[in-house]
Amino acid sequence: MKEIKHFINGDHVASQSGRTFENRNPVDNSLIARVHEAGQAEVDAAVSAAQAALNGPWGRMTLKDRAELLNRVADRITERFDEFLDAECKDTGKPYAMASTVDIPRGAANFKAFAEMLANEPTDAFRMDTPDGLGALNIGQRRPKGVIAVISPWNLPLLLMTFKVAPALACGNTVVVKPSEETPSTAALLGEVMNECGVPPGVYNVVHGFGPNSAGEYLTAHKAVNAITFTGETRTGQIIMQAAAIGLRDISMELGGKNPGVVFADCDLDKAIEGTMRSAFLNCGQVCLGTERVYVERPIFERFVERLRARVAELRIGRPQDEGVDFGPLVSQQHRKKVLSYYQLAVDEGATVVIGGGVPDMGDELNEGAWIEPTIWTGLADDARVIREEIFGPCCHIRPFDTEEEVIALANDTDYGLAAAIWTENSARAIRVAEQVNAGIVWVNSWYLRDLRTSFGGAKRSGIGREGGTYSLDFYTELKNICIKL
Ligand code: NAD
Ligand code: 6OD
Repeated sequence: MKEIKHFINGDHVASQSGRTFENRNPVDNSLIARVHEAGQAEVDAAVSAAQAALNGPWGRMTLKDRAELLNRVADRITERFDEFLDAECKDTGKPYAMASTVDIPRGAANFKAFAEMLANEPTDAFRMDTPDGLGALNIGQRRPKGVIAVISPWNLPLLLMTFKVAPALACGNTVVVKPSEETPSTAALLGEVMNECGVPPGVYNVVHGFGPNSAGEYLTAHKAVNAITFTGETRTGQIIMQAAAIGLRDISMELGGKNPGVVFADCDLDKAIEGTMRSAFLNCGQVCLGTERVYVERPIFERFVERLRARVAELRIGRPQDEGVDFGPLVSQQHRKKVLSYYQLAVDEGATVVIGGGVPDMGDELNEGAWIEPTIWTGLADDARVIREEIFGPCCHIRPFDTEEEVIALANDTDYGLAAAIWTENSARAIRVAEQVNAGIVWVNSWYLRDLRTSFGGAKRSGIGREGGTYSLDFYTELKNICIKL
């Protein structure tokens, strides 16, 4: 049986307590590995290693050398692409077709992008011209914050973890990562890659385990952690903020969403259907940016619902590695239970089920897996829980609207503010609506197009702060001004 240990100070380390937990494949519920669960001792060791590395060769390394190392890490992920792909698909059940085009390439790209961004970041320099300081030179410097705790989720494990690890390391910090208990494998593989590339021991550490009374809680409470970056549920974010308040540690929070898709009658309908398909059903609907509320202008409402239904009926459900498969299981039985409870709730709240709503029969070999039907509803009231709460599954509700003003109000009628997608061929309207939707990211005639130099994050309960581009550099560095009177 495969064993996954912690990665501390460049070594694969077992838990002192001997405690392990199971890592299962959601395709058929088979056991992939036994994973060591970190207690306080392993978290202490990982944080100490990260602190020590700041004072070692890593702390003295030039920006150019650091960037070169991170580029090497990116190249090595690409060289070991198939191992990362296999590990990610086993942990999550996602189709190889998705992980090979989204998750793994972005894992490598994150390292390249942030190494380059930091290398090209200008330095502030101001010469004073006031009588008191005439000629004094101010030099702005970015200094690493220190030890960064990275707490990441299971839906895009390598992509989301490296979206934090890469800029943190590029800025000269060291990290202790706590990957999701559902998806420990690619964080573990990345440890091997760090050693192969010559990243000094202690720079990248991984502790495995759960949240409360486990690795997550011990890490976020640790006094020697200087900042915490978290991606996950809004509820968990609130708990982690409380932990961060002790010792006044900085936080970055990328949280949940209940994202609207707005389809105007003047859209290119083919594009709107394909875009909504992707935004609602990619990764079995387990994308924080995904569309769970679709608003369609009344003249095309019936046509849109029928065409989306027909496309959902064509989704090819199956094993991740099988040719042509574009829809896998949910990440776990536990998550399926949650999503199915919303499927039942939708019916109880009066929804019309356009398609799906249950569990597919996958045959004897796969029926133990976390399979679920992609689902579309219509007919729910705007205050239904299914409309207001994040489900994080392959489902969406479609509602008609009549005016631009009405749909902007509907789109904003939510506690969340992560993302939105607008479908229209009228560019003036696109800009007008995009400016009024309260979300961190608004896509027009597209969805999940990412330029890594842009800001990423959410409004309202979808997060605090921004990462991406220079915004990541701002979070992962402490700015210092040195004023020299010449
Ligand atoms: P989660 O909040 O349950 O878990 C995320 C991580 O936090 C895991 O590693 C978990 O072990 C850890 N954790 C849980 N409780 C903790 C505690 N008390 N202290 C410290 N760590 C703790 O989220 P999830 O179910 O893994 O992911 C799905 C959620 O993440 C959805 O809500 C989704 O919208 C959100 N998400 C947001 C973004 C974004 O960028 N905004 C991206 C992906 C996912
Ligand atoms: O692409 C990214 O950088 C990013 N943070 C994506 C988040 C997806 C949420 O599931």
